[in-house]
Amino acid sequence: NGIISFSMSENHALDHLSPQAILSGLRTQFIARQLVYYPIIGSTNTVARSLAIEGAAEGTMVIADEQTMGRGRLGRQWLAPSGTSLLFSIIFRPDFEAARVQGLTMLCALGIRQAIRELTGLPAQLKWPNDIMLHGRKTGGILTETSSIGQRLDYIIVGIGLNVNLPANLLPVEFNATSISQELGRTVSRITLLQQILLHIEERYLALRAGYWPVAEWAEALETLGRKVKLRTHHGTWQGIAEAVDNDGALLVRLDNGQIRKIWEGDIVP
Ligand code: BT5
Repeated sequence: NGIISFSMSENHALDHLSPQAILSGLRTQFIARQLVYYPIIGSTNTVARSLAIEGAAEGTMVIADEQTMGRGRLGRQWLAPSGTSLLFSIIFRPDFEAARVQGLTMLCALGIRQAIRELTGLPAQLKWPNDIMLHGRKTGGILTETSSIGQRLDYIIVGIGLNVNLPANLLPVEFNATSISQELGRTVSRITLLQQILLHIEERYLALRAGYWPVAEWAEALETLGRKVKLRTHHGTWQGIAEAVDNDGALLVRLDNGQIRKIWEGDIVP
């Protein structure tokens, strides 16, 4: 975890985001085949939502080098200095019930984890419900937003923020954040990483359409299970052992009084 010398210049040519650079060498069938790039934008999720409403095709991707209003869940902020991160949103139109939406978040998280592992060898893990972790620190997050018609989903926007070439000290210390370059000791090509992430997300999404459900693989990749956790939710704060996840991704926590509590949404806090 030493201090890395931060020189973007060596890598800059490789790392310059543009639609041409992203498409050249991209091996997906439909994810990011339609794509919009912004040097700077409010939030890629907001743009993706407008495009989805206008009828954009499944797989359409919005990507930016910088966001002025990057969002996490519950109105929280996502911070990312310009050019250091991957900040993108993908439109999905899966034919399943709104209750199953966490499956999309799961398979995207698994695709990100696999790509990081393959390209860097770093032991990326996941933290319930939507964090990408390196050595116990947050390296990425996923913001999934949906629109449904009745019980069926109309579209899902999966927004991904990933700290790639970023000295961790540029982020507030209370985030307990890190980045790929921070853990690896060198920068990596955001384009190569992105292409690999998109490919692995697409593979799993195609599998999902053919009947695969990612929960077993996701549970394996969660650093959360088996641990003592403190959970903050809308309904209060709970403490216990994170025992398992159910089929739709809810966390099953054994409280100190022995009772099992099912938690759909919330945060694991220190
Ligand atoms: C998330 O929310 O982790 C989802 C973040 C999704 C961001 C992407 S970027 C592209 C797309 N467009 C958007 O506008 N959003 C998506 P949550 O679990 O609520 O975590 C938010 C919390 O993470 C913040 O309150 C901070 O504590 C912390 N945080 C903010 N920026 C961070 C960073 N760069 N690295 C690590 N932690 C960060």
